[in-house]
Amino acid sequence: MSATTVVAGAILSDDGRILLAQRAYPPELAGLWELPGGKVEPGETLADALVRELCEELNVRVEVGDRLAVAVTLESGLELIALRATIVDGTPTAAEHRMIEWVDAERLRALDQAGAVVPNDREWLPEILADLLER
Ligand code: 9L3
Ligand code: MG
Repeated sequence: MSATTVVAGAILSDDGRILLAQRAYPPELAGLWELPGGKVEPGETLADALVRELCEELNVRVEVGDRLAVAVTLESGLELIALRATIVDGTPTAAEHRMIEWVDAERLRALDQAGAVVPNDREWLPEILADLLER
């Protein structure tokens, strides 16, 4: 994996919620909600990078699961991949985001309809909604 890959975590709870994080930067994305994560560093696997990023951003330790089928290419050329993840230690806090929120399917749809989801992350919503509704 190179530094042109970004990995994001779809952190699902047993009760049908997903953890969303509200970006604080850059200005054009500030205030929008995303799956937390960041750039894969040289030598890291996707899973390594996600574990590191979610530790830095949320102060939790996660176990990484399978990836969402859709991969997104950003305008900047970055490739964005999402992996399912489960928290195995810690309570999430917004260390780098404005805030975080566990959202159910209804709230996720409402945020999306309000234009409050980071545009690239919207491509994952059908898969995430299907996951949430079967829990
Ligand atoms: N990005 C988009 N959606 C996401 C994540 C984690 C990241 N769910 C985009 C925003 C930035 C770039 O990827 O342009 C790098 O992300 P970060 O390191 O600023 O989180
Ligand atoms: Mg990040």
